[in-house]
Amino acid sequence: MRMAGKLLTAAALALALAALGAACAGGGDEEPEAPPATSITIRAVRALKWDQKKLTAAAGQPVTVTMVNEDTGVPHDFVIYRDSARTQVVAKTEQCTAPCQEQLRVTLPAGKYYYNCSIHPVEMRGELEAK
Ligand SMILES: [Cu+2]
Repeated sequence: MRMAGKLLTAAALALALAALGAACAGGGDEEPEAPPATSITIRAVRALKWDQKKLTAAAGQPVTVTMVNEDTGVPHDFVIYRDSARTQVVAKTEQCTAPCQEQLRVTLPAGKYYYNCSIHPVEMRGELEAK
């Protein structure tokens, strides 16, 4: 009965491996929330729109914002303000005419900020939270 013994062992091993695999694959820990980003990409899309109206950034550490302008032939920039009236500029990119991209680097204390494209301040605006 050596053969049967080997088969049993193989079956037990297969079961053990299957259980192990299930345990690994199961995981179960859903990512609670992505940590606030130190690298953000926002796109200017047709026509005169941002692809996101809310952004979240990591507070107290350098954050790179890349503005990708996909609004062909139209110039845009990306400006972050301290106040909702959008008068106190915190950081801004250069303007560029699509297709193009510009970057800014900024360190923001925790809080709420506001952004827009200063060329199209009414059409293209949003809010940024640093936390
Ligand atoms: Cu614009």
